[in-house]
Amino acid sequence: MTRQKHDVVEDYDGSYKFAPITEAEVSRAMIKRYMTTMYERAISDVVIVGAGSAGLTCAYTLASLRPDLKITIIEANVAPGGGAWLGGQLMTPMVIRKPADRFVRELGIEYEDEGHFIVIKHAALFTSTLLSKTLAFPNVVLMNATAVEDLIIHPDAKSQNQRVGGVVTNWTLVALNHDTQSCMDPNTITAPVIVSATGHDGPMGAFSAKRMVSAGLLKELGNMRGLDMNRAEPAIVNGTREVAPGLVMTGMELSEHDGSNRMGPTFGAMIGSGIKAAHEAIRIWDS
Ligand code: AHZ
Repeated sequence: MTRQKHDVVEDYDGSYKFAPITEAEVSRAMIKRYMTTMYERAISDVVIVGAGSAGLTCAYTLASLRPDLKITIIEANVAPGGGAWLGGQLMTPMVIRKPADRFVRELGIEYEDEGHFIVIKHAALFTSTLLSKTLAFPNVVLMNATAVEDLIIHPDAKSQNQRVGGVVTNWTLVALNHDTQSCMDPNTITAPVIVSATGHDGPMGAFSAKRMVSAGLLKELGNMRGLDMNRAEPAIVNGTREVAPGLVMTGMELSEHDGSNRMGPTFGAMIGSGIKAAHEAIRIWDS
């Protein structure tokens, strides 16, 4: 590998020097940008809840089709990517069934073709590429370490039917401590379209599906069924839709909403569902 001019070996002979900085400059550099982002994104065009494979695919597709939309991703974890840092169990290769390989080619990721499916050598190659390409879009903002802890639901101006019109957020460490601390009020982000991609049930998962039940927007949870790759993947992609006015659901959260099967370690459905969710978001935005 050829060395770049700015990385010359001579710098490392003990004379390496940094440009000067003050601690306050560092704080202000972060605060100014982050708080300006919070201020601007308090009104977003589309909020995507959850930066797993489905949420990130949705964000990438939406950003590439609609550079005019302010897309805000809220991720509870410090590390975005959800379960897509590994293929399955603790093994690294990632299996993707065709025709979702089209998206992998669009991202420019190398893979091995196994006929009906492809294999990427490491799931982290897929997730890091998708994440970096998504974040490179100027209209995409990611707020991680931030949990969505409620939905904004109000009557639609025209129909008076209940409509999801935003999310209620808090730092994840605060959201996890509501039982141990006195009331720590959250913040809000309004948007005409919310895409929920919070995965199947877990400490935080299936968030919107569960909230829909307690808010009276859904009678009961379907609850995710047992593993069946052949039934699960088409059910998730074809079932990706606006599940309540203003709320699109994608990825494995849908299995809890609809009572469909899980597919285990095959990721084609997360890609297909994320792409479909982006188109649903555009349809709602344009209507
Ligand atoms: O941290 C969660 C994860 O990164 C995030 N999340 C969950 N609740 C949240 C909340 N606020 C903000 N209240 C929240 N973020 O959502 C992300 C979900 O990613 P995931 O990878 O768990 O879900 P996915 O639907 O994108 O991908 C599922 C992948 C699976 S699971 C599965 C099986 O079990 O059979 N098979 C596949 C392919």
